[in-house]
Amino acid sequence: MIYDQFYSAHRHGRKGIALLIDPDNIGQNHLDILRSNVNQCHIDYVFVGGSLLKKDHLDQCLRFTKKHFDVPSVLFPGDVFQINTRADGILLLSLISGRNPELLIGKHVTAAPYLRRSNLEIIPTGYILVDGGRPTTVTYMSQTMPVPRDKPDIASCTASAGELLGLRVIYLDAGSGAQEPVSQDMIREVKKEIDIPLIVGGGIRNGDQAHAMCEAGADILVVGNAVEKDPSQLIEISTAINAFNEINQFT
Ligand code: 1GP
Repeated sequence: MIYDQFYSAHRHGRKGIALLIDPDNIGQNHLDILRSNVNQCHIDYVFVGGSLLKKDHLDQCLRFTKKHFDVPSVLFPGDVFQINTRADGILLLSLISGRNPELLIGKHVTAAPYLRRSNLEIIPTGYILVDGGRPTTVTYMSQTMPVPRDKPDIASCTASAGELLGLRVIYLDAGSGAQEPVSQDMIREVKKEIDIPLIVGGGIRNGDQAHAMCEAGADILVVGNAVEKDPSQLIEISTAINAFNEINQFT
């Protein structure tokens, strides 16, 4: 089960890495290049989805990830339209940093009957959008105000409320292509408040940043944009996470 893997990362301190694929931004050539990079390093999950999809490539993308990547394919949906039963699981996101009722519970009502009928593993996820230095697509599409990056208390209280409400994972996200990733200080504060897995993403560009985020307490790191621009970055970031795990004797 995917959640068991998340939980084990959290419990035992073995950090994980998820490669985020936005089906709109990836052509067949790019997928092939990605595949060769994935084969040279270790990843734990593929997340698939985007805040706004213009092309009808989700199904094709999932066929590819299921066939070529030997790790769970997990939907990271920007909308109900992005539910696809080819995936292994779905992050059922509630945007708890925002006050947009549609993204807190509304879309979920529409999705519930489809999710019930599917074999997807459902992972109830408290999604916290953090200001990453410039507005990202998700900021506009969600019509919500991100948590200011210098307000770790707001993030930690929000995460804590999410856990108390029964959500099973917290995802701190500065948004795809963020100028600045979530700060170590914020990760540390959130980590102190919760006892469920912590996913962190948005604007991670190199191994040093990944290492610092692991040190601060992230359990799973998500990388997308940097790898879209330069697939070899996946090897650098994955190597940094593995090195962290080795130093801490969790591999
Ligand atoms: C975005 O957390 C993900 O929602 C990943 O962000 O694309 O900037 O790596 P990047």
